[in-house]
Amino acid sequence: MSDAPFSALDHAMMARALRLAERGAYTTKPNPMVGCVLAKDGEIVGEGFHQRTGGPHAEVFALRDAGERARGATAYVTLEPCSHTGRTAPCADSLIEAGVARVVGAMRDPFPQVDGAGFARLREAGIEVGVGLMEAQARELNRGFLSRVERGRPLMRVKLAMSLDGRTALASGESKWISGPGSRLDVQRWRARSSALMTGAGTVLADDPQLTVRLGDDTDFVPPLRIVLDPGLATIHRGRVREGDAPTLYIHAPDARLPRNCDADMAAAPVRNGRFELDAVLRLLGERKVNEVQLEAGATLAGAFVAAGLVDELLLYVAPVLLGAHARPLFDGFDIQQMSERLAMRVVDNRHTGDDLRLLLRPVR
Ligand code: AOF
Ligand code: ZN
Repeated sequence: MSDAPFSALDHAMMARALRLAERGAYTTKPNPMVGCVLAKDGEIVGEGFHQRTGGPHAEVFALRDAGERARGATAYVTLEPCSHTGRTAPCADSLIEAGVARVVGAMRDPFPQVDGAGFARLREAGIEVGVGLMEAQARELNRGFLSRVERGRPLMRVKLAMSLDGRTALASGESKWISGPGSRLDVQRWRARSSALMTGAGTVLADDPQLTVRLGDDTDFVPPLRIVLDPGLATIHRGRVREGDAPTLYIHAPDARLPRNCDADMAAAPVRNGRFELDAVLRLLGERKVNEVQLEAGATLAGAFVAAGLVDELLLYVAPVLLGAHARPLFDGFDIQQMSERLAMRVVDNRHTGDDLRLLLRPVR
């Protein structure tokens, strides 16, 4: 849908804007990551990225950086400049006022208050507008935000660590230290970019996870919401999942007995045959502006999300160990009879994390 052909220079500038946007990965939630580069005569005259919800948008930082040099420049933005007066003035107006000659956007912003109106306003002001440069990369960057705005539910990522023979725990339930320190640090980075970290009552009882972000340095991040799926609220008075600075939300069955004198955040979700309706759980989280959920739970809950067809990506650490035939499998409750029912996935990324392998997979739909 682009109006103008894009040059090699355009590509280089948008690539830079995308890299800038990524610097907000741990802090912009629930807002999208956005980067902006202002260039004139082949040179960058200003740049910026959105840092925090409530703070200035990327364009504002870039325009401040450029000052008078913005006049006649091209603005490269990874998301359509906004046209609404939200927490800040419309970026489209700011670009017009600054005298920018051309705007190249990677993609339209599906946010209902923008959704094409930003590009339209720029065009009406006589600015040359090009749309769609490196759109695939821009969509990849904000896949959580886009999932929430376009589908009304967060992106669902399931994180698991398994042995070479596809096992996640011994028959006793013991599962500590399957993956190594490199993988565990890597998990922290994925946690930091998540809007929420989800687990189940079973994991709270068995492993007592804290579900906080521990990056080991002073990198800034907005703490993800911790979510416990606990139909009967059996774990509400125990566990480290309520310790620390991050908020915690308990999702319970409609008929759960609510504890008295408890200040925990709780929400009811529908249950069928004793199990949560997981699509309703995700819709509830979408309403709460959760962009990206990372599930860190056992085989039962992970299997339930797979069986419900609600897994968008699988973050899988493969440790070079064998745990044997009696150890627990990756997913419970996901079973097929025929090869035609198999769940096919595509490896979108693979690398080493220390001695382990890390795979990022997405279902082939
Ligand atoms: C832009 N540039 O850098 C960002 C945009 O609450 P507000 O006022 O910050 O508005 C949030 C919405 O603005 C967000 O949902 C998204 O549609 C857009 N984000 N737009 O022009 C930016 N972060
Ligand atoms: Zn804006």
